[in-house]
Formats: sequence, structure tokens, C-alpha cells
Amino acid sequence: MRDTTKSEASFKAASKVIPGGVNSPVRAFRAVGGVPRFFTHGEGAKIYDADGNSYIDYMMSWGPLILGHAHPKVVEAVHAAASRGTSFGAPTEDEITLAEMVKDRFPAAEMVRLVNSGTEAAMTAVRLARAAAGRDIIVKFDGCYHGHSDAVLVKAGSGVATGGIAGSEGVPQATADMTISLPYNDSSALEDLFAQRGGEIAGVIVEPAAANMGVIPPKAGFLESIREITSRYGAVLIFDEVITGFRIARGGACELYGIEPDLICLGKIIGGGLPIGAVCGGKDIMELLAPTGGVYQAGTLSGNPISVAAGIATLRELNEPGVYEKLRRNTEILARGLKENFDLTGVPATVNAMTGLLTVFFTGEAVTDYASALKCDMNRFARFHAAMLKEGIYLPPSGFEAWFTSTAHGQAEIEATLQIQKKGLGYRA
Ligand code: KE4
Repeated sequence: MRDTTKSEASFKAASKVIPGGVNSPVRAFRAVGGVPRFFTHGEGAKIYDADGNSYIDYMMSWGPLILGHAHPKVVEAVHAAASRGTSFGAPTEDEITLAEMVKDRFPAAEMVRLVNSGTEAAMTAVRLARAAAGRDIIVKFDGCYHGHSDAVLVKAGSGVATGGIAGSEGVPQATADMTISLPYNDSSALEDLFAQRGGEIAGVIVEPAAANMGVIPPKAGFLESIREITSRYGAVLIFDEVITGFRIARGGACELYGIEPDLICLGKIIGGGLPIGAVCGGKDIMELLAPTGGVYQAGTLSGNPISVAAGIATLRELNEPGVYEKLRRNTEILARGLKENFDLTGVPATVNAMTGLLTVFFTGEAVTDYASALKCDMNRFARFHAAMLKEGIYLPPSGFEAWFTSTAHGQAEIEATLQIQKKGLGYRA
């Protein structure tokens, strides 16, 4: 039995001064039970808790660490940047470099505004869409998560779904009424809504491959239909690529599906594990942002030199030949192995996977939208999570989240994971 004495004591102390003992709700383990582990350090695919236990990590800080923990090139870049000062509140040349690297990977990103989180990126994109279209209604999809700004906390995924929270207290009904959420992968629902209210709709924001209700890839034609409908009605199409960007392909979903949205939200990987976000798009819509336009958006630490340095180092490493092929292959081997083991032990499970991402859903059915994700056996997921944690596999503490692989998850890590799963731990019953 792994000792958790220090994590238990830390969680008790944290809960006295931090709501729920955590600085982000989904970390609290409320959906899976047990004590959140307090970590001291990570290296490659491994992470180490305060009691000295090591784990193969499939959380990877919810996505930023596509190179694994403490990648030498990233650490070196952070040290070098920090030694020159941590923030200037003024432009730096590296911000140009990072913006140009984004543009090189996302042709639709003629211009880039750096912010401090994915939430800020999505919030800014929504404001831009409303200004550009001169309309108020925003359309999202059930189970998709775009951060915690008021406009998008309607039927959201991630921690909102995990906590079973309908929307969020504190969001005025008038605000919530300006957001309409439709079933993911349902093009006809979108068509019908636009037919009724197209003239009021400012924009559609979508995770082009959903990962906040678990991983749910877009059905063939779904993204194309959103692009065609929004163009036809003069609404703005926002791809929220905070998770998928630089992960499911070098140019994210835009590259993988060959679609050019009007705005793209980025985050996570672009900061290499430091606070960052970005909203990108064509010159016309982006220059609506102050100081060139009337859409105000700002941030003391936007474009922070250390976050930018970590992001540049990360994107440079991702430029190495074969990186994405290896990430795709390893994720596929892991997903296939998990599914085979579940089938062998008679556990009804569906594994949805894409390059660098996967989710285990405890159901015998296909999972293609939020409604089907909600039908999954989350109690069995909690038992699975605890069983894997006990044996040294650290999974996201929610069945509505994605497992994140990295370039540090090689054959050894995958085989160890599958061996532990195969032991048929307590989640079978
Ligand atoms: P942040 O504000 O957490 O940097 O990004 C918000 C966000 C926006 N868009 C997408 C598609 C996202 O997945 C996220 C944040 N992802 C969650 C994990 N699914 C963050 C984990 C957390 O909230 O602690």
C-alpha cells in the first residue's frame, strides 16, 4: 500500500486556506474519491508525490507538457529568460518570434494576441466575434469547455461536468440567455437554429475535437457544416484549440481537418507549462482589438517573457522530424492495448483516441456526444482511477477528461501501464 501520509496532511492544511484545498476544482478528486496527491517534482513521463511515490503521469498538467516534465530544453530556456528579468510590461522580441511560429503552424493566424490563459483567449474571441458581427448570441456545444468566463459556462464540460454543475452560480440569467448550447456532432441542430435565429448569432465556438467530455472526435462533415453555415449567415467561427493545438497535429485541428476558422484560441502547449493563452485570426478581425480597434483586452503579464521562452523552446522541439508520427503511434498502441485488456477481462469499455489524447469510457456503446458520455459508468471510472493510482498510474481524476500522452511516454511506459491495467484490479466488478 502506498503511503499517502504527507499528501493527507497537506490536503488538510490546504483545505483550511484554499477553497476545497485546490486552486482548480477538478484537482480535488471529488469525482474519484481519495486524497489528491501533492507533488514535489516530475521528470519525463514520471511525477513524484510528497510521500516519495512515483507515477507514470497521464495528466501532464492537463496538456501543456507534450514534451514531458522538466524537458531540459524548456528548463534551460526558462532559466535563461528568468536571469534577464521576469517581466517588463513592455514588448519583447521573443513575442514576435512566438507569434510567427504560431502563424507558421496555423495559416489562419495572420495575427496573434498573447494572453495568460485559455479562458482569456476564449473570452476575448467571444468579445471579438460579437464586435465583428454586431450581434450578441454565441453558440457552443454541450460538454465542450472553453474556460470559465460567463459567456461559455453553459452546459460546459471539464470540471463543470465533473462537478455536475448545471452552469455556474453568479452568471446572470441575461448573460446565460445569450449563449445557446447544442448537441456536439449534430449539424442539423445547428442548421435549424441558424434558420430560426441566424441574424442574431455572433459566432459559434467549438472544440474541433472535443476533449472536455472525454475525447470525442468530430463526425465526418460536422466541422465542415459549421464552417459552411457560419459563413452563410455571417457569423464568426471560433476553433478552441487550447487542447488540440500543436497536439493532434503540428497545426492542430485546422491542419488535421483542413478547415480555416475565423478565430483560433490557443493555450497550454504554447507556454510549455507556464501561464499563457492566445487568440489568433485574420488581420481584419484581429485589428478590432485595442489599440487598433475598439474591442478592449489587456493583461499585465500578457506575453510574459518566461512563458514565451518556454513556448518557443517547446514548439522548436516539436519541429523535430517524426515527432507527431511517434506521438500518434504510441497513443494508438496504448489505446488499443487498453481496449484489448478490457475486452479480455469482460469490462464494457470504449476507448476514444487521437494523437496525444485518449479517454476510457466505461460503456459498451459508442460515445459521440455529451449525452452518450453522461451515460457512462463513472462509478466504475472512480474504481479504475483508484486502482491505477494505487499501482503508480496517475490518470485525470474525472471520466470527462482526456489522458494526455507526451513524447516522453515511450514503449516502456506504455507496457508498464498495460501490465498494471491487465492485473484486473478492483474496477472489474
Ligand atoms: P485555462 O483557462 O484553464 O488555461 O484554459 C481553459 C480551457 C479552454 N479551452 C479548452 C478546450 C480547455 O480544455 C481549457 C482548460 N482545460 C481544462 C482541462 N480539461 C483545464 C483543467 C482545469 O480547469 O484545472
